[in-house]
Amino acid sequence: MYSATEKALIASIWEKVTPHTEQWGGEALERLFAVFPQTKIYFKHVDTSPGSAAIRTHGDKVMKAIGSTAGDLDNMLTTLSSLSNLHAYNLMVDPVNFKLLSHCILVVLANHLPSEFTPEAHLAFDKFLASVAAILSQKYR
Ligand code: ZNH
Repeated sequence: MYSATEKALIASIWEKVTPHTEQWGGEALERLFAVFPQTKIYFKHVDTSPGSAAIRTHGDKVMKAIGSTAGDLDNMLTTLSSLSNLHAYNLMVDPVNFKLLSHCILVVLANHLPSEFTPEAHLAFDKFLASVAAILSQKYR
């Protein structure tokens, strides 16, 4: 459950992300593959070298999926249900990887939004990304 303050923080951070989903999503994935290279095993068919166009395209999709639920936190389960199926039944991504990606996204946000990404916003966004991850990995169990 989210307080009104948390909802407002998440929505206002997301508003700042919207024009940059491809760039920032690409940066988050670039960090993921550089800092946690074991995550690259899921992307054998994708060019994961730094600066690759495929990383930006995929980063854009991931960020837009996060954005699809950022403004409507009470309906996250419904909004993310088909992605949850995809990750559970087709991709079978080990759930630990969601935490690694969330970490990289938080670093990218902190980097681009030094004044807006306060400790309170960080806390709210961390909680939000943890719920996205929980939903995308819940069908494994
Ligand atoms: Zn994921 C895919 C989202 C995490 C791996 N994804 C995907 C997509 C999306 C997403 C939107 C697309 C789909 C379609 O196309 O239909 N993810 C997401 C999100 C998250 C994630 C939101 C969190 C936050 N993933 C993840 C992780 C991993 C992954 C962690 C590992 C490491 N994904 C993946 C893969 C894929 C995907 C492998 C497929 C790709 C291709 O292209 O093939």
